[in-house]
Amino acid sequence: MTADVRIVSTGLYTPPQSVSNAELVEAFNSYVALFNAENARAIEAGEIEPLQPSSPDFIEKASGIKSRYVVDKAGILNPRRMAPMIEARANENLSVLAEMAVAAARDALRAADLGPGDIDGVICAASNMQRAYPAMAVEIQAALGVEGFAFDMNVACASAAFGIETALGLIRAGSRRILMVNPEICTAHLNFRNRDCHFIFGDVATAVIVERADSAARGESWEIVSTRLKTVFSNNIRNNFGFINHCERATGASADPQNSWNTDKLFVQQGRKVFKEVVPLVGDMISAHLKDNGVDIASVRRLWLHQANLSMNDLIARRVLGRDATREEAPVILDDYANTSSAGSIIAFHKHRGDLKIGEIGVISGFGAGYSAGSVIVRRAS
Ligand code: CO8
Repeated sequence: MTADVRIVSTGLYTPPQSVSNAELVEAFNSYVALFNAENARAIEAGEIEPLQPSSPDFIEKASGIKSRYVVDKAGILNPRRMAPMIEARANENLSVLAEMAVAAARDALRAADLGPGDIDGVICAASNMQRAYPAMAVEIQAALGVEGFAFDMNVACASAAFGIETALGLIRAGSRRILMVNPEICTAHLNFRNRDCHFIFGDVATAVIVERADSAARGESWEIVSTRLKTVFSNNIRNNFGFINHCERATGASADPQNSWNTDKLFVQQGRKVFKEVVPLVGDMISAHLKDNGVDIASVRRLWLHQANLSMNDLIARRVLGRDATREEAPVILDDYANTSSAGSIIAFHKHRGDLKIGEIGVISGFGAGYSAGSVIVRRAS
């Protein structure tokens, strides 16, 4: 007999600073003006193309994003820097990514009235870790005072869905309760000098506590009805930053002016292709997952989707429901938060689930680079 496994709480840490599209565009356009002025001769000679300005109207229309929370606003908005300023910390101090995860974890523990002694294991599931080792999860485990085990896993924006599936497996193998955290400082791997994507990401951390239903039945809980994971290789979203960079032979100055500041290993994507290929991949995955579990589409009350692009989510929801979804059925948080990678669908679940009644069903779905996608069908149990 398989154990009944439930999500018993979620937690959220939102950085205190927020950047509006207008503020971001003002900084970007100042950078463009500086760049074009400093390279006027080369531009005049036709050696390089002038950079084009960005626009708040384009950003909101193309993505649905209005603002984003960030760990450091001043560094991002400084046109001579355009990257968050994050001070290096001594090994004795908690890492910045761990600090955010611990705050989200404490929020989730408080919500479920649990303490560190109630947790058997910690999974840190995110799209970028602070370092290779020691694992972020082990640092977070130590900071919280959790005994047992901890490990990191990275499946880009789908990390949380893969993390929930992994927690489910650990519980079925004998663990009582697993804490899964998703700290994301997306602004540290975003090229704020790239007009095509400078507006896409924000920073946040989320946490989810998964437990065996018979271990404790208190307050709100969500039965994990079924999980499904899918990956299909694609070059359309890449982050090539890694330890091998250190050994790669320098190839000289790049012809791309955007590469003037070691930015060529940061996030890049073919946004249009991602859009076209990921919508059917995710829509069909969720539809088949629901069908295979005998869930009537009409009974699905909510889709807590990854928050990358508003039109993308509208199309996925339409593909699943067979009609346009209302904002209540497919809640949006990307207007405030932008794309927060693995955390996006969990923020939506955290903020927009309280009105579902016992027995009602929804789907948490994360998707992104890899390509990777995950679908978690949940039913409110208490
Ligand atoms: N301001 C004004 N104009 C602009 C701007 C700008 N900032 N940027 C582009 N334009 C122009 C273009 O030059 C183009 O002009 P033209 O038509 O003359 O060529 C025109 O606007 C249209 O450009 P696009 O075709 O690029 O615009 P889209 O309508 O496709 O919108 C989006 C761009 C918003 C990027 C859209 O394609 C999108 O959201 N796609 C899906 C992206 C997605 O879901 N990606 C997921 C990636 S995230 C992920 O998986 C996690 C990775 C790990 C995290 C990494 C953290 C850093």
